Amino acid sequence: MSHLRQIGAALGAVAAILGSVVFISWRYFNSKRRYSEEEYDIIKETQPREKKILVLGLDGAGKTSILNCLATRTVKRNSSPTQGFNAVCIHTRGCKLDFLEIGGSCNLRSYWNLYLNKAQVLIYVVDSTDQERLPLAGQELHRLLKEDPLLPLVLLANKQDLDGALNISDLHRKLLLHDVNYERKLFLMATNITEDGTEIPKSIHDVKELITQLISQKV
Ligand code: G3D
Ligand code: MG
Repeated sequence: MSHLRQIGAALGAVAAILGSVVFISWRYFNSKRRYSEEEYDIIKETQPREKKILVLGLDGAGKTSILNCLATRTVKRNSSPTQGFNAVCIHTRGCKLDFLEIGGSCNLRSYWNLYLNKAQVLIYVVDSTDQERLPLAGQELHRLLKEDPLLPLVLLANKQDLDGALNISDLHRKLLLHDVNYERKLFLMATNITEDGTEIPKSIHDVKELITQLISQKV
């Protein structure tokens, strides 16, 4: 009788061990599931691709206002200067666009370079009416461009609604854009964030379209 009890206990122990092995293997294979190449391609296609866009320019050029407009699709001019960093995320056509604005005041400009190598596109905003600081805006821009000779550049000539705004060709000349190397993708666009309605201005639509195309390397 004690013999039978011993066999019963041994069988119970074996069943418990087998149960644990099955449970652990199930957890292991489910958590480390290997995907076939096709499954992997589908997952890659459906996951949003993350792209980083750095938004720089002197303080007061209109960076935050442009980002607000891109993100909310309504015109809402910014009313307080960016004290440091401002991150905005936009989802568009399977892409996650992470915009990072760094403030343009003198003390923050030293941080600009640190973020350049993480970006896929650089947006540089200038106040087209600020003729006094245009040489400084140009110097800071060229300093950045030296750091990365190929990073695509979208230069926004903002505040085109105001009297005295320089036009695109004057800005091209004054910012010495003919010195930019030919291998770099460079786009100069006129923008304005006017408060005459809630509609997003056409120029901002065009900026968004251009960024999307640049990110997917269609231009
Ligand atoms: P920044 O982020 O580059 O520092 P902001 O610039 O977006 O904070 O804008 C600075 C000021 O310029 C704000 O005015 C903002 O409303 C105004 N602004 C931005 N874009 C335009 C534009 O296209 N046209 C006009 N007329 N003004 C613009 P305040 O008065 O808040 O300083
Ligand atoms: Mg700002």
